Amino acid sequence: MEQRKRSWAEPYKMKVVELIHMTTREEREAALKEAGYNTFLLKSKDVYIDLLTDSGTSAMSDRQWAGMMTGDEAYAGSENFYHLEAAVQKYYGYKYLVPTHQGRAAEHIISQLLIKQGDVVPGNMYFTTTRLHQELAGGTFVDVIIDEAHDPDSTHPFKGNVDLNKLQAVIDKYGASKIPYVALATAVNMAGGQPVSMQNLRELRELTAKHGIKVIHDMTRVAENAYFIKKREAGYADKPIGEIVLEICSYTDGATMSAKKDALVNIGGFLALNDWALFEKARNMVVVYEGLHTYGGMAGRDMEAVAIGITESVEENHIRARVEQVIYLGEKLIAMGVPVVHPIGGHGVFLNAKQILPHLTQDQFPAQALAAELYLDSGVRSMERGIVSAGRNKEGKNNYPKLELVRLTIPRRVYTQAHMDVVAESVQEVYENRSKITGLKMVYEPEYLRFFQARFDVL
Ligand code: P61
Repeated sequence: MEQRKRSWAEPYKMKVVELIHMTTREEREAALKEAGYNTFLLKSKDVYIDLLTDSGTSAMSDRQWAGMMTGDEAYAGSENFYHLEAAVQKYYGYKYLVPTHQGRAAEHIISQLLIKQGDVVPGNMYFTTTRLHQELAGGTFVDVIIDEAHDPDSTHPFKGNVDLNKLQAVIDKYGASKIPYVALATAVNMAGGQPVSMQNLRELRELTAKHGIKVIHDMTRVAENAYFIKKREAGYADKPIGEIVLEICSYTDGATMSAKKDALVNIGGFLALNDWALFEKARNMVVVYEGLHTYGGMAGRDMEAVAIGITESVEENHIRARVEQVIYLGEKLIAMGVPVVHPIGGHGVFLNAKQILPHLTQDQFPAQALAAELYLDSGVRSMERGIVSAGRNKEGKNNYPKLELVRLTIPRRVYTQAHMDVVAESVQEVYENRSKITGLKMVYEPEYLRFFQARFDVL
């Protein structure tokens, strides 16, 4: 007999709500123009449903808010630091903790400590801040993700996997001494929130160990990755998410974390390490750039919220509802015929702007134009993840990524299924009128991470 479907539901109820308001199309036209057609430059008050990012935008639980009241704001040795340290050791298995104000600060420290001028850093697809810190430290990022990750239509279940042949080729070409570490992200953001399999992690560990190369884990969305392993990889269906997370971390030597995602807080991050000598250097460096090594740029209360958020992030009902809500939106869009990245990832649905707007060249910024149009239609804010985000290479030429996407990123525990329906209907409307969408030109380009502050105008 076929098993009856049992639906997921949010494993919480609402206690406090934040009112949001809708704008008129005229108001949005004015706001978008003022923002230089860049959704990063919109004022949040002009946004109806904010799917710009899942970073720092999650709703904290009453337990986290209660924890905030126990903030020990001592300059040194805050009690909350020790709670956070214990949570990192227990849930992730890393030995030593260096707190930072957010993820990129941890990336800065590890990059400066490990990368020398002329080094190469293989990684499973670039992330904007991660690659920039590698470059600022004198390194060059080399993409070693499997080819399927660059194909939006491939339904490979683990598109975040490292291609071990590509990695071997990098080792053969440059030699292990030029490779300070492999930058391994779980739930690969730029690929569409695509997971890495445990099998791949095991093989990666084996290969890197053979050559004495470290693996530094970008664990920003590790729980989401673990959920996909549980759902898709043989042998994991009955394992608790917490155990899967621990096993993932066990194949790596250290991690950078933006706690603003998985860990359900509005601000925070850390670097976690297993090697004492490296930890000592990092702990010494954090006092230069972030703050004392027992707060690293966070208030005591923030560290408490992260410690509690980590425990909540591996709860089965939480992670199921979180990822399935994203999949709900994705499947709705697929049913409407909208081209998206397959399979639907863990933190957002990625619209395939290249396919939606074939009449625009990549130099006309199709994803940027599509994100602008979606905002105009309904006040839904999304993010460009294409040529603007990819930036320029060392010779100053534009990178042309294969993926030209608009990310609809779902904050955790914030929006309901009804919000997802409204978003899907707006995307459908924009999709149906896609032939009328025109391209953009960039009229202001900042030096670093241009997508944040660049300005555009209609062609
Ligand atoms: C995001 F448009 N992500 O996805 P920090 N690693 C990974 C991240 O996703 C990440 C960081 C490191 C953001 C915020 C953001 O191009 C952008 O705590 C996998 O933000 O410093 C952040 O962590 C950095 C948005 C960052 C962007 C860079 O929305």
